[in-house]
Amino acid sequence: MIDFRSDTLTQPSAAMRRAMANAEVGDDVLSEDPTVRRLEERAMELTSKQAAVFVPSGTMGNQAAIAAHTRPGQEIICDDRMHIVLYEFGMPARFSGCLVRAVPTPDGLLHWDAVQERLRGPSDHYRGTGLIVVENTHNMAGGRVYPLERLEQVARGAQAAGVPLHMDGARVFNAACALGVEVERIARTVDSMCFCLSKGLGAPVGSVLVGPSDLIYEARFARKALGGGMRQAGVLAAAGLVALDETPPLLAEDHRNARFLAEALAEIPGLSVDLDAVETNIIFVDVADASALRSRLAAEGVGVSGSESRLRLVTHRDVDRAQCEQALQVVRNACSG
Ligand code: TLP
Repeated sequence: MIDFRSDTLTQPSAAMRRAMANAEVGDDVLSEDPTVRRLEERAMELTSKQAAVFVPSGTMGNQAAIAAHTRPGQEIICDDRMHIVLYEFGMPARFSGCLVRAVPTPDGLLHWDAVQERLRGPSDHYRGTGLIVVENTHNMAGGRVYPLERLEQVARGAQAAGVPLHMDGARVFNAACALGVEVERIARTVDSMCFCLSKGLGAPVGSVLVGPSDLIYEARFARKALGGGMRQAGVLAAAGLVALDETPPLLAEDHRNARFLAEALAEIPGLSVDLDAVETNIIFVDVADASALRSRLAAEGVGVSGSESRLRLVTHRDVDRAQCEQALQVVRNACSG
């Protein structure tokens, strides 16, 4: 299978497996796992944040951050196609008691003016805005990257309004690669950020939430309440540490492969690709009968994900250029009859 369904599908590398086998471990619920601590320290260094907490998933990192930043009854402003809105099971409401006020955007990127219109309170009648959240890269907008000035504008506004800013940075290493900056440069703009080790970075499990010490202190309670208190989690953190060393330099190749695929797919009659949106490792393809094409491709050994009228292809370290070319031939054949 040449698998473009997601960058979550990467297999741990040989170095990750070795590190996992040899990891020094302890009980992380008691903060006694030395490898988890090393990973958290590395995350702090990479982002210049005061504290970090290792969590099993991006979803948990986001939800722990939301719980730690907010009080029940507060509102969260974000765009309407974010992972926390579409794919986290209403958890801002269920776990944190917050209402999401989602802003429609053409490209997944918030503009400060739109945020400002929705900011409010507190007053006698409502609790007001508790948090602003951005997603970078933006998955459902096709892996789009926040230009730094745009992000800084939101950050300045949020700071002036006294509202914290969280980033779902599941793919922030892809964003940094596309912008040609260090992750720290992006992290600097937000109060907290969750990034995933198990997407483009290729580790088998885990994400890290970073932010100020008092926030991470609270987030640790939320992690435990969500069932994310892990014991000898160093076996997972060990792979994450290798991922942080090994994979960031490889992301540019994933981006080149995505561009190569996108341009070739755009030439195939019946498929439509917004090439301007392809900035990192995600490609959306509009097609009349996406489910039929998806099944046909799967039968021919090419995995893609998607909905009724859209396919999503994600490049990652386990697909190389030759496999992209091979997959393209399969798509061409499938579309020609
Ligand atoms: N994204 C997955 C699916 O859930 C859609 C994927 O295949 O892309 N934030 C962003 C921006 C994400 O894309 C994802 C996962 C998450 C958070 C959640 O991460 P996990 O799966 O670790 O909970």
